[in-house]
Amino acid sequence: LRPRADASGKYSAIIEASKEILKQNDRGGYTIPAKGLYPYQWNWDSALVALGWASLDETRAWEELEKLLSAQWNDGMVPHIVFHQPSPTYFPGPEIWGSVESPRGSTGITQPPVAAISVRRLFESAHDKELALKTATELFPKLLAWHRWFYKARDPEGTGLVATLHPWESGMDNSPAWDEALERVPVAKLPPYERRDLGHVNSAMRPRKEEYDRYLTLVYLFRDADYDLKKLYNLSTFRVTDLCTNSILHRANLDLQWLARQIGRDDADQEIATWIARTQVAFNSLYDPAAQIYKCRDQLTGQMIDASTSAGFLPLFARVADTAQAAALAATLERWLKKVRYGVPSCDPTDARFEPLRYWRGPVWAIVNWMITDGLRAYGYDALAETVELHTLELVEQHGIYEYFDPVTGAGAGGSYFSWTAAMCLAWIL
Ligand code: 2M8
Repeated sequence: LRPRADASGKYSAIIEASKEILKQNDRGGYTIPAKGLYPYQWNWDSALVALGWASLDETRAWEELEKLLSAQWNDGMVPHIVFHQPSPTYFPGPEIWGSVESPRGSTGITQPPVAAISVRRLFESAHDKELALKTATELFPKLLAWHRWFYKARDPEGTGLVATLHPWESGMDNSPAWDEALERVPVAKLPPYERRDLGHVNSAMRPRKEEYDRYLTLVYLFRDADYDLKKLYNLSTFRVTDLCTNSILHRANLDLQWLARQIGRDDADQEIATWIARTQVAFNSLYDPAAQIYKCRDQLTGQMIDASTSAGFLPLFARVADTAQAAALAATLERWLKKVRYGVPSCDPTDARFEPLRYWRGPVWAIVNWMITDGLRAYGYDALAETVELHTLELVEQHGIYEYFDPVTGAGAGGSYFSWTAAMCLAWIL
């Protein structure tokens, strides 16, 4: 990951605004993604936000990860939302997840495991080496247990690729990649519900009702099974191989292995190495040579999913692409960039399903761009990485620190004063 020093002072306004957003969204040891819209601690948001905190306050950055991992379940899972304090502004909250009566205080599903990646980055850039060693040593067993959980709960057949059982687990909730698999989920008779997201954001920028009905159907299904890891894998009516989760998990394993060696946990090396070796090979089954991009797979039909999304570039972040695959991905990305003013759109802009303002169906996301640029640089595509980075900083500079952006007009959309967008700016610029 390449730090960019802001020697010219060009980005000082973005830096100041980003720091201010993290402070405003700080709830004491954890950061909410955005006021009103997302009032709890979200898993991968927090891990990415820690990278922003690092430029402000190293102790606070470690705290963000400690707080997240303190919500780990006994079986190793780290939940997708932790409900630290009650809030009426988000649905579905603790009462729907059934966590009011349980001491867990969280949802019962997970999110892409970014945490180990952040721990390595904080460790490497730490000024306080003693604190870094102490905290990384404490967090290591929790990270290892979480990754173990992924293989046990989500890859019981040992394929090297883990399953995602809910679109919310992918983090790219209404990606066109989930359309067909989600449509096949039979909708249960749901108790009436009121969406709170539509009170904060225009409905044209959010998932549709058909999607929410199915998101909730799956939540009730999992809740009825008490989120039992042994049951959910076979029970779920939605089961996919998500590129985002698998790319991040693989990269997180590389970073966990690096950490194991730094902190003297060589005993864990072999186990992590086995995961790495298996996944490295398995990823080839997700590459579509005709489309020149990686694709997700529907595990219930066995079919590759016919949708090119920005997650298709994340194998670069994971370092699983070979040289020829990386060249093909760079060429695909260049083609996409010719179709829009700002990259990277979350869906192929020539696809009929591309919607420039609707959440994960078209908009540009700073966190995805950060991962893609990291991957591009690792494979030597520095100029292309620079383009994507500059597009993102220009979006933020001209439109504000939004949740996501219209790739055609640049307009900011979704939530405003958004934590992970701010954190990515800090991680890029400083
Ligand atoms: C979005 O997801 C939540 C559900 O988890 C929602 O829309 O209610 C996604 O963008 C997800 O990736 C993100 O972690 C979350 C908070 O920023 O918002």
